[in-house]
Amino acid sequence: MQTTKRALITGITGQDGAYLAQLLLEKGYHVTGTYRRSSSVNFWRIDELGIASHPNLSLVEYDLTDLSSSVRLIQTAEPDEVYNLAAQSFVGVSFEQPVATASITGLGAVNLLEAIRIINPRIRFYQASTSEMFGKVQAIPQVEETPFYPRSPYGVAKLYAHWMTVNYRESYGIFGSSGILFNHESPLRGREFVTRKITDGVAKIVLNKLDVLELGNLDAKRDWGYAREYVEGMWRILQADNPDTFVLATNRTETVRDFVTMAFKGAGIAIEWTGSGENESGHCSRSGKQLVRVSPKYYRPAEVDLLIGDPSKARRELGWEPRTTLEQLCQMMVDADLRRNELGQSF
Ligand code: NDP
Ligand code: GDR
Repeated sequence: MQTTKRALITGITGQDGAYLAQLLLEKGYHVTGTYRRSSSVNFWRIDELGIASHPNLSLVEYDLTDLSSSVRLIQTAEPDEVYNLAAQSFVGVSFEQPVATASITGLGAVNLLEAIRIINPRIRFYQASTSEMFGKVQAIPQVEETPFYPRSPYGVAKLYAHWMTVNYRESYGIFGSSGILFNHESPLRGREFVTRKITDGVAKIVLNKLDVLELGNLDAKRDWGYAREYVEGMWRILQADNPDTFVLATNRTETVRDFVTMAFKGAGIAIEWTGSGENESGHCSRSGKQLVRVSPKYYRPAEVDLLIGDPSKARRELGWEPRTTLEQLCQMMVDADLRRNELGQSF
Protein backbone atom coordinates (compact mmCIF):
# COMPACT_ATOMS: atom_id res chain seq x y z
CA MET A 1 0.00 0.00 0.00
CA GLN A 2 1.39 3.43 -0.95
CA THR A 3 1.61 6.24 1.61
CA THR A 4 2.44 9.92 1.69
CA LYS A 5 4.20 9.70 5.03
CA ARG A 6 7.49 11.41 5.73
CA ALA A 7 10.37 9.61 7.39
CA LEU A 8 13.66 10.85 8.77
CA ILE A 9 16.56 8.37 8.90
CA THR A 10 19.72 9.35 10.73
CA GLY A 11 22.78 7.52 9.41
CA ILE A 12 21.71 6.86 5.80
CA THR A 13 25.32 6.21 4.81
CA GLY A 14 25.33 3.10 7.04
CA GLN A 15 24.18 -0.43 6.24
CA ASP A 16 20.76 -0.22 7.86
CA GLY A 17 20.11 3.38 6.83
CA ALA A 18 20.56 2.48 3.17
CA TYR A 19 18.30 -0.60 3.28
CA LEU A 20 15.64 1.19 5.31
CA ALA A 21 15.63 4.16 2.93
CA GLN A 22 15.10 1.78 0.02
CA LEU A 23 12.24 0.03 1.80
CA LEU A 24 10.47 3.25 2.77
CA LEU A 25 10.87 4.75 -0.72
CA GLU A 26 9.29 1.58 -2.14
CA LYS A 27 6.40 2.12 0.26
CA GLY A 28 5.91 5.66 -1.08
CA TYR A 29 7.43 7.59 1.82
CA HIS A 30 9.30 10.83 1.38
CA VAL A 31 12.63 10.10 3.07
CA THR A 32 15.08 12.57 4.56
CA GLY A 33 18.39 10.85 5.17
CA THR A 34 21.22 12.35 7.16
CA TYR A 35 24.94 12.06 6.53
CA ARG A 36 27.97 13.53 8.29
CA ARG A 37 30.08 16.28 6.90
CA SER A 38 33.51 14.94 6.00
CA SER A 39 36.19 15.62 3.41
CA SER A 40 34.92 12.70 1.33
CA VAL A 41 31.31 11.69 1.94
CA ASN A 42 30.63 8.12 0.98
CA PHE A 43 27.30 7.29 -0.60
CA TRP A 44 28.38 3.92 -2.02
CA ARG A 45 25.58 2.01 -0.28
CA ILE A 46 22.70 4.12 -1.57
CA ASP A 47 24.46 4.17 -4.95
CA GLU A 48 24.65 0.38 -4.94
CA LEU A 49 20.93 0.17 -4.09
CA GLY A 50 20.17 2.64 -6.92
CA ILE A 51 18.31 5.14 -4.73
CA ALA A 52 20.83 8.01 -4.46
CA SER A 53 18.94 10.15 -6.99
CA HIS A 54 15.43 9.07 -6.05
CA PRO A 55 13.05 12.06 -6.33
CA ASN A 56 11.55 11.36 -2.90
CA LEU A 57 14.92 11.21 -1.14
CA SER A 58 16.46 14.31 0.44
CA LEU A 59 19.97 14.13 1.84
CA VAL A 60 20.82 16.45 4.71
CA GLU A 61 24.10 17.09 6.49
CA TYR A 62 23.74 16.47 10.21
CA ASP A 63 25.72 15.65 13.33
CA LEU A 64 23.83 13.77 16.00
CA THR A 65 25.84 15.35 18.80
CA ASP A 66 24.45 18.83 18.12
CA LEU A 67 21.15 19.68 19.82
CA SER A 68 20.45 22.81 17.81
CA SER A 69 20.97 20.92 14.54
CA SER A 70 18.63 18.23 15.83
CA VAL A 71 15.94 20.84 16.49
CA ARG A 72 16.37 22.39 13.04
CA LEU A 73 16.38 18.96 11.42
CA ILE A 74 13.06 17.98 12.97
CA GLN A 75 11.66 21.41 12.08
CA THR A 76 12.63 21.28 8.42
CA ALA A 77 12.18 17.57 7.67
CA GLU A 78 8.70 17.53 9.28
CA PRO A 79 8.76 13.75 9.71
CA ASP A 80 5.94 11.48 10.82
CA GLU A 81 8.53 8.86 11.77
CA VAL A 82 12.13 9.19 12.92
CA TYR A 83 14.50 6.22 12.72
CA ASN A 84 17.60 6.93 14.79
CA LEU A 85 20.20 4.66 13.22
CA ALA A 86 23.22 6.97 13.47
CA ALA A 87 25.82 5.85 15.97
CA GLN A 88 29.46 5.13 16.58
CA SER A 89 28.53 1.51 16.09
CA PHE A 90 31.84 -0.37 16.22
CA VAL A 91 32.27 -2.07 19.59
CA GLY A 92 36.06 -2.39 19.25
CA VAL A 93 36.54 1.35 18.67
CA SER A 94 34.30 2.20 21.62
CA PHE A 95 37.05 0.98 23.98
CA GLU A 96 39.46 3.48 22.38
CA GLN A 97 36.91 6.32 22.14
CA PRO A 98 34.54 5.91 25.10
CA VAL A 99 33.71 9.60 25.44
CA ALA A 100 32.94 10.14 21.75
CA THR A 101 30.90 6.94 21.78
CA ALA A 102 28.90 8.14 24.80
CA SER A 103 28.29 11.47 23.13
CA ILE A 104 27.20 10.11 19.74
CA THR A 105 25.64 6.76 20.57
CA GLY A 106 24.18 7.70 23.97
CA LEU A 107 23.44 11.43 24.16
CA GLY A 108 22.76 11.72 20.43
CA ALA A 109 19.47 9.90 20.86
CA VAL A 110 18.43 12.36 23.56
CA ASN A 111 19.11 15.32 21.25
CA LEU A 112 16.53 13.86 18.88
CA LEU A 113 14.06 12.99 21.63
CA GLU A 114 14.32 16.53 22.97
CA ALA A 115 13.80 18.00 19.51
CA ILE A 116 10.71 15.82 19.09
CA ARG A 117 9.39 16.82 22.50
CA ILE A 118 9.87 20.51 21.72
CA ILE A 119 8.63 20.58 18.14
CA ASN A 120 6.11 17.81 17.64
CA PRO A 121 5.55 15.13 20.30
CA ARG A 122 3.30 13.18 17.90
CA ILE A 123 6.31 12.09 15.83
CA ARG A 124 7.04 8.37 16.15
CA PHE A 125 10.62 7.58 17.19
CA TYR A 126 12.59 4.38 16.61
CA GLN A 127 15.76 3.81 18.63
CA ALA A 128 18.32 1.34 17.27
CA SER A 129 19.00 -0.65 20.42
CA THR A 130 21.21 -3.70 20.41
CA SER A 131 21.86 -7.16 21.78
CA GLU A 132 25.18 -5.72 23.05
CA MET A 133 23.09 -4.36 25.94
CA PHE A 134 22.70 -7.97 27.15
CA GLY A 135 26.49 -8.33 27.17
CA LYS A 136 27.53 -10.81 29.80
CA VAL A 137 25.13 -13.71 29.52
CA GLN A 138 22.33 -13.58 32.08
CA ALA A 139 19.91 -15.95 30.32
CA ILE A 140 19.62 -18.04 27.16
CA PRO A 141 17.96 -17.15 24.86
CA GLN A 142 17.73 -13.41 25.46
CA VAL A 143 14.25 -11.84 25.41
CA GLU A 144 12.88 -8.36 26.09
CA GLU A 145 12.86 -9.00 29.86
CA THR A 146 16.39 -10.43 30.12
CA PRO A 147 18.50 -8.28 32.49
CA PHE A 148 21.06 -6.07 30.78
CA TYR A 149 24.80 -6.28 31.51
CA PRO A 150 26.68 -4.35 28.81
CA ARG A 151 30.36 -5.21 28.32
CA SER A 152 31.66 -2.28 26.26
CA PRO A 153 31.42 1.53 26.23
CA TYR A 154 29.25 1.06 23.13
CA GLY A 155 26.87 -1.26 24.99
CA VAL A 156 26.66 1.12 27.93
CA ALA A 157 25.97 4.12 25.66
CA LYS A 158 23.25 2.19 23.83
CA LEU A 159 21.68 1.16 27.11
CA TYR A 160 21.46 4.82 28.13
CA ALA A 161 19.76 5.71 24.84
CA HIS A 162 17.44 2.72 25.24
CA TRP A 163 16.29 3.74 28.70
CA MET A 164 15.90 7.38 27.65
CA THR A 165 13.58 6.22 24.88
CA VAL A 166 11.53 4.28 27.43
CA ASN A 167 11.65 7.30 29.75
CA TYR A 168 10.35 9.73 27.10
CA ARG A 169 7.59 7.24 26.34
CA GLU A 170 6.54 7.03 29.97
CA SER A 171 7.16 10.69 30.93
CA TYR A 172 5.80 12.56 27.91
CA GLY A 173 3.69 10.01 26.06
CA ILE A 174 6.03 10.11 23.07
CA PHE A 175 5.70 7.17 20.68
CA GLY A 176 9.25 6.04 21.35
CA SER A 177 9.99 2.42 20.46
CA SER A 178 13.14 0.44 20.76
CA GLY A 179 14.24 -2.49 18.61
CA ILE A 180 16.77 -4.70 20.37
CA LEU A 181 18.37 -6.04 17.22
CA PHE A 182 20.85 -8.87 17.21
CA ASN A 183 23.73 -8.79 14.72
CA HIS A 184 22.52 -8.39 11.17
CA GLU A 185 24.77 -8.53 8.17
CA SER A 186 24.69 -8.14 4.39
CA PRO A 187 26.89 -7.33 1.42
CA LEU A 188 26.54 -3.70 2.57
CA ARG A 189 28.08 -4.39 6.00
CA GLY A 190 31.13 -2.30 6.90
CA ARG A 191 34.43 -4.17 6.49
CA GLU A 192 35.44 -3.56 10.11
CA PHE A 193 32.75 -5.99 11.31
CA VAL A 194 33.75 -9.61 11.52
CA THR A 195 31.42 -11.24 8.97
CA ARG A 196 32.29 -8.81 6.19
CA LYS A 197 35.97 -8.85 7.15
CA ILE A 198 35.80 -12.62 6.70
CA THR A 199 33.91 -12.68 3.40
CA ASP A 200 36.11 -9.92 1.98
CA GLY A 201 39.20 -11.76 3.24
CA VAL A 202 38.07 -15.05 1.68
CA ALA A 203 37.48 -13.30 -1.64
CA LYS A 204 40.93 -11.70 -1.51
CA ILE A 205 42.59 -15.06 -0.67
CA VAL A 206 40.80 -16.75 -3.58
CA LEU A 207 41.99 -13.99 -5.91
CA ASN A 208 45.55 -14.09 -4.50
CA LYS A 209 45.28 -10.58 -3.06
CA LEU A 210 45.79 -11.77 0.54
CA ASP A 211 47.78 -14.62 2.10
CA VAL A 212 46.30 -15.06 5.54
CA LEU A 213 43.16 -13.76 7.25
CA GLU A 214 43.93 -12.40 10.74
CA LEU A 215 41.15 -12.52 13.32
CA GLY A 216 40.62 -12.17 17.06
CA ASN A 217 38.38 -14.29 19.29
CA LEU A 218 37.07 -17.21 17.23
CA ASP A 219 34.97 -18.59 20.10
CA ALA A 220 32.51 -15.68 20.31
CA LYS A 221 28.99 -16.80 19.41
CA ARG A 222 26.59 -14.52 17.60
CA ASP A 223 23.01 -14.64 16.35
CA TRP A 224 23.46 -13.36 12.79
CA GLY A 225 20.54 -12.37 10.54
CA TYR A 226 20.05 -10.60 7.23
CA ALA A 227 19.93 -6.78 7.50
CA ARG A 228 17.28 -6.30 4.80
CA GLU A 229 14.80 -8.30 6.89
CA TYR A 230 15.70 -6.43 10.08
CA VAL A 231 14.97 -2.98 8.64
CA GLU A 232 11.54 -4.28 7.69
CA GLY A 233 11.16 -5.15 11.37
CA MET A 234 12.07 -1.56 12.32
CA TRP A 235 9.29 -0.26 10.10
CA ARG A 236 6.80 -2.73 11.61
CA ILE A 237 7.79 -1.60 15.11
CA LEU A 238 6.72 1.96 14.28
CA GLN A 239 3.43 0.82 12.67
CA ALA A 240 2.28 -0.95 15.86
CA ASP A 241 -0.65 0.46 17.82
CA ASN A 242 1.52 1.25 20.84
CA PRO A 243 5.17 2.08 21.43
CA ASP A 244 7.12 -0.84 22.83
CA THR A 245 10.40 -2.77 22.91
CA PHE A 246 11.00 -5.73 20.59
CA VAL A 247 13.81 -8.25 20.12
CA LEU A 248 14.65 -9.06 16.47
CA ALA A 249 16.86 -12.14 16.13
CA THR A 250 17.04 -15.52 14.37
CA ASN A 251 17.27 -17.74 17.49
CA ARG A 252 20.35 -19.50 16.07
CA THR A 253 23.89 -18.89 17.28
CA GLU A 254 27.22 -19.84 15.73
CA THR A 255 30.87 -19.14 16.53
CA VAL A 256 33.06 -16.80 14.52
CA ARG A 257 35.06 -19.94 13.61
CA ASP A 258 31.93 -21.55 12.13
CA PHE A 259 31.31 -18.46 10.03
CA VAL A 260 34.89 -18.58 8.72
CA THR A 261 34.47 -22.26 7.78
CA MET A 262 31.16 -21.45 6.08
CA ALA A 263 32.61 -18.53 4.12
CA PHE A 264 35.56 -20.56 2.79
CA LYS A 265 33.15 -23.36 1.89
CA GLY A 266 31.10 -20.80 -0.02
CA ALA A 267 34.22 -20.13 -2.12
CA GLY A 268 34.89 -23.87 -2.60
CA ILE A 269 37.64 -24.24 0.04
CA ALA A 270 37.49 -26.71 2.95
CA ILE A 271 39.18 -25.52 6.16
CA GLU A 272 40.78 -27.60 8.92
CA TRP A 273 41.44 -26.10 12.35
CA THR A 274 44.41 -26.87 14.61
CA GLY A 275 45.61 -25.51 17.95
CA SER A 276 43.65 -23.32 20.33
CA GLY A 277 43.52 -19.77 21.65
CA GLU A 278 46.26 -17.53 20.25
CA ASN A 279 47.82 -20.58 18.60
CA GLU A 280 44.78 -21.67 16.66
CA SER A 281 45.03 -21.61 12.89
CA GLY A 282 42.99 -22.59 9.86
CA HIS A 283 44.50 -24.49 6.94
CA CYS A 284 43.28 -25.43 3.48
CA SER A 285 42.50 -29.15 3.87
CA ARG A 286 43.72 -29.89 0.32
CA SER A 287 47.02 -27.97 0.14
CA GLY A 288 47.73 -27.59 3.87
CA LYS A 289 48.43 -23.86 3.34
CA GLN A 290 47.67 -21.66 6.35
CA LEU A 291 44.76 -19.34 5.58
CA VAL A 292 43.64 -18.10 9.02
CA ARG A 293 45.71 -16.83 11.95
CA VAL A 294 44.65 -15.55 15.37
CA SER A 295 46.04 -12.17 16.34
CA PRO A 296 45.53 -10.88 19.90
CA LYS A 297 45.45 -7.34 18.52
CA TYR A 298 41.81 -8.00 17.64
CA TYR A 299 40.88 -9.17 21.15
CA ARG A 300 38.67 -6.82 23.16
CA PRO A 301 39.24 -5.81 26.79
CA ALA A 302 35.91 -7.44 27.64
CA GLU A 303 34.03 -9.80 25.35
CA VAL A 304 30.40 -10.71 24.80
CA ASP A 305 30.63 -14.50 24.64
CA LEU A 306 27.22 -15.70 23.59
CA LEU A 307 24.24 -14.00 22.00
CA ILE A 308 21.08 -15.79 20.94
CA GLY A 309 17.77 -13.97 20.78
CA ASP A 310 14.18 -15.14 20.91
CA PRO A 311 12.05 -13.01 18.57
CA SER A 312 8.72 -14.58 19.64
CA LYS A 313 7.19 -11.26 20.70
CA ALA A 314 7.96 -9.66 17.32
CA ARG A 315 6.56 -12.74 15.54
CA ARG A 316 3.40 -12.69 17.62
CA GLU A 317 2.69 -8.96 17.70
CA LEU A 318 4.26 -7.68 14.48
CA GLY A 319 4.14 -10.76 12.23
CA TRP A 320 7.92 -10.34 11.76
CA GLU A 321 10.04 -13.35 10.95
CA PRO A 322 13.59 -13.90 9.68
CA ARG A 323 13.64 -15.98 6.48
CA THR A 324 17.23 -16.06 5.22
CA THR A 325 19.46 -18.78 6.68
CA LEU A 326 23.00 -18.03 7.79
CA GLU A 327 24.31 -20.23 4.97
CA GLN A 328 22.36 -18.18 2.39
CA LEU A 329 23.47 -14.90 3.95
CA CYS A 330 27.10 -15.97 4.04
CA GLN A 331 26.99 -17.13 0.41
CA MET A 332 25.41 -13.82 -0.64
CA MET A 333 28.24 -11.92 1.06
CA VAL A 334 31.01 -14.14 -0.35
CA ASP A 335 29.60 -13.79 -3.88
CA ALA A 336 29.33 -9.99 -3.54
CA ASP A 337 32.90 -9.73 -2.27
CA LEU A 338 34.27 -11.98 -4.99
CA ARG A 339 32.55 -9.74 -7.56
CA ARG A 340 33.80 -6.50 -5.95
CA ASN A 341 37.34 -7.75 -5.62
CA GLU A 342 37.36 -8.94 -9.22
CA LEU A 343 36.25 -5.46 -10.28
CA GLY A 344 38.82 -3.85 -7.97
CA GLN A 345 36.15 -2.02 -5.97
CA SER A 346 37.36 -1.01 -2.53
CA PHE A 347 34.27 -0.77 -0.37
P1 NDP B 1 26.79 1.66 10.53
O1 NDP B 1 28.01 1.80 11.34
O2 NDP B 1 26.88 1.00 9.18
O3 NDP B 1 26.15 3.12 10.30
C1 NDP B 1 26.17 4.09 11.28
C2 NDP B 1 25.72 5.41 10.71
O4 NDP B 1 25.81 6.42 11.73
C3 NDP B 1 26.58 5.91 9.54
O5 NDP B 1 25.75 6.49 8.59
C4 NDP B 1 27.45 6.97 10.21
O6 NDP B 1 27.92 7.95 9.33
C5 NDP B 1 26.44 7.57 11.18
N1 NDP B 1 27.05 8.39 12.22
C6 NDP B 1 28.09 8.06 13.02
N2 NDP B 1 28.36 9.08 13.85
C7 NDP B 1 27.49 10.07 13.57
C8 NDP B 1 27.28 11.39 14.07
N3 NDP B 1 28.04 11.90 15.05
N4 NDP B 1 26.28 12.14 13.54
C9 NDP B 1 25.52 11.65 12.55
N5 NDP B 1 25.67 10.42 12.01
C10 NDP B 1 26.65 9.65 12.52
O7 NDP B 1 25.71 0.93 11.42
P2 NDP B 1 24.54 -0.11 11.01
O8 NDP B 1 23.86 0.42 9.82
O9 NDP B 1 25.08 -1.48 11.03
O10 NDP B 1 23.59 0.01 12.28
C11 NDP B 1 22.57 1.00 12.37
C12 NDP B 1 22.26 1.26 13.82
O11 NDP B 1 21.80 0.07 14.44
C13 NDP B 1 23.44 1.73 14.67
O12 NDP B 1 22.95 2.63 15.62
C14 NDP B 1 23.94 0.48 15.34
O13 NDP B 1 24.59 0.79 16.54
C15 NDP B 1 22.62 -0.25 15.56
N6 NDP B 1 22.69 -1.70 15.59
C16 NDP B 1 23.28 -2.37 14.57
C17 NDP B 1 23.28 -3.74 14.54
C18 NDP B 1 23.91 -4.52 13.44
O14 NDP B 1 24.13 -5.72 13.62
N7 NDP B 1 24.19 -3.92 12.28
C19 NDP B 1 22.62 -4.52 15.63
C20 NDP B 1 21.99 -3.70 16.63
C21 NDP B 1 22.03 -2.33 16.59
P3 NDP B 1 29.33 7.77 8.54
O15 NDP B 1 29.00 6.96 7.33
O16 NDP B 1 29.73 9.15 8.24
O17 NDP B 1 30.26 7.05 9.48
P1 GDR C 1 29.74 -6.95 17.39
O1 GDR C 1 30.24 -7.23 15.89
O2 GDR C 1 30.84 -6.56 18.27
O3 GDR C 1 28.91 -8.14 17.78
O4 GDR C 1 28.82 -5.66 17.17
P2 GDR C 1 31.66 -7.56 15.29
O5 GDR C 1 31.38 -8.13 13.95
O6 GDR C 1 32.60 -6.41 15.36
O7 GDR C 1 32.23 -8.70 16.28
C1 GDR C 1 31.56 -9.94 16.45
C2 GDR C 1 32.45 -10.88 17.24
O8 GDR C 1 33.55 -11.27 16.43
C3 GDR C 1 34.72 -11.22 17.22
N1 GDR C 1 35.90 -11.06 16.35
C4 GDR C 1 36.16 -9.99 15.59
N2 GDR C 1 35.47 -8.86 15.38
C5 GDR C 1 35.98 -7.94 14.51
N3 GDR C 1 35.29 -6.84 14.24
N4 GDR C 1 37.17 -8.16 13.87
C6 GDR C 1 37.91 -9.28 14.06
O9 GDR C 1 38.97 -9.44 13.48
C7 GDR C 1 37.37 -10.25 14.96
N5 GDR C 1 37.79 -11.48 15.37
C8 GDR C 1 36.89 -11.94 16.22
C9 GDR C 1 34.49 -10.04 18.15
O10 GDR C 1 35.39 -10.08 19.26
C10 GDR C 1 33.03 -10.27 18.51
O11 GDR C 1 32.93 -11.18 19.54
C11 GDR C 1 27.95 -5.56 16.04
C12 GDR C 1 27.82 -4.07 15.68
O12 GDR C 1 27.09 -3.96 14.50
C13 GDR C 1 27.09 -3.32 16.78
O13 GDR C 1 26.83 -1.99 16.34
C14 GDR C 1 25.76 -4.04 17.06
O14 GDR C 1 25.08 -3.38 18.08
C15 GDR C 1 26.03 -5.49 17.43
O15 GDR C 1 26.69 -6.12 16.36
C16 GDR C 1 24.73 -6.26 17.69
